[in-house]
Amino acid sequence: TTEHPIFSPERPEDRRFMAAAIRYAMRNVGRTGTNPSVATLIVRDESDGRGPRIVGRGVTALGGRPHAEAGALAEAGELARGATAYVTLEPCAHHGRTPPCAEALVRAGIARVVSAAADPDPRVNGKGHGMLLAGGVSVTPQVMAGEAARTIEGYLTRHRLGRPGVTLKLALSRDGRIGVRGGGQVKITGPTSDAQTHLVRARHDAILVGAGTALEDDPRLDCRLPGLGDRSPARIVLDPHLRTSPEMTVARTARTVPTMIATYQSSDAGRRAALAVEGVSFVACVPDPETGRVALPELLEDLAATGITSIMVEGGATIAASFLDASLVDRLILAEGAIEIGEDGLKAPIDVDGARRRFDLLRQDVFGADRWFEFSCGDRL
Ligand code: AOF
Ligand code: ZN
Repeated sequence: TTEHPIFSPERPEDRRFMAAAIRYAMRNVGRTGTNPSVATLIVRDESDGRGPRIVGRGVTALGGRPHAEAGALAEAGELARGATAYVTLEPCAHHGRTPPCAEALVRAGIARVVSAAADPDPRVNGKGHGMLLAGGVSVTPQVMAGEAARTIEGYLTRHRLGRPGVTLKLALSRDGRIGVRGGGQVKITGPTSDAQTHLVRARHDAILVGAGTALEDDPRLDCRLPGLGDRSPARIVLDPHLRTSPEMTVARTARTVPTMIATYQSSDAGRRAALAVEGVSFVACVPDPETGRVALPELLEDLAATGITSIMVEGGATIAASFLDASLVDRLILAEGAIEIGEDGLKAPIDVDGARRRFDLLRQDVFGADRWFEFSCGDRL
């Protein structure tokens, strides 16, 4: 904690700059592979009465390298000497594909480092702060640690639990239905909610849907936002019996947006080959001996092993229920439209009142006629 004698105390401006760094880190969330998206701000106070100012900014580069500190130090140049660095994650201490950021901060003459989240990576975990202290830099750790941890949830979940972080998103009508039985696609939410959904997609490594949804809707599952077109996450179709055909959109566009099908080893080899020709890849899944449904913990473990740190689950009802029943949902998003579907509608596996009782409400918004809720489903980290 900050009261520890080797660490220096928090200053009044620290939270303001850390909040700015955390917002900046959001920029590359979902695009840094197995690395967390981290931001660094380098701040100087020239004592000219204008107060502290930012002289360098950096965010972890696409794919995960270079690290945030490198960019911020490059931008600050000589102005880094004597300055304070705000980092959303403890700076690294290891010689990986880049030299240790803690060492770079020392060498640049940074006087003080304010850090937010701790890094569970055993190569870092405390060693980054140790390297800074040994280099004569004062360190103030854990400033807004909880807020920063939220920007690296996928990374933390993969590290600690060996599976990706899971966000479940459901669009439901005001009477708690997600569609009409056998009635195809029903438009439940409006354009603002839909844009938000695309933004949330962009912040995940992969989107997962069931084969039923894929067959019924033939969705694109990409991220269609102006200027964010290159941010589409990978697509995963949970399709144990391999019903996905090579003519479907997710298969036909697999060379543009990576598409993975989770299927039983026993599924049709000819169809598998035809899908592979389109560029689809496969991940094996197994049935849970008790329920007969796909064993989700094993599947998530295998997906984490391929480098996926976060997944957005987007349908349908059975899959949503399976993730909820298995307590594999970290974040729940409910987008509630203004329409009523009525008794014939498919009941959502969870509605707003149910979620309020079970989970912690993180955020609530009104988007046009829709209401948008985000819940945190228990603190597993
Ligand atoms: C930082 N700044 O911006 C990030 C860090 O494979 P490597 O060598 O890139 O190291 C990956 C580890 O680096 C990762 O597990 C995490 O501990 C840290 N990420 N560290 O100083 C950054 N993204
Ligand atoms: Zn680093």
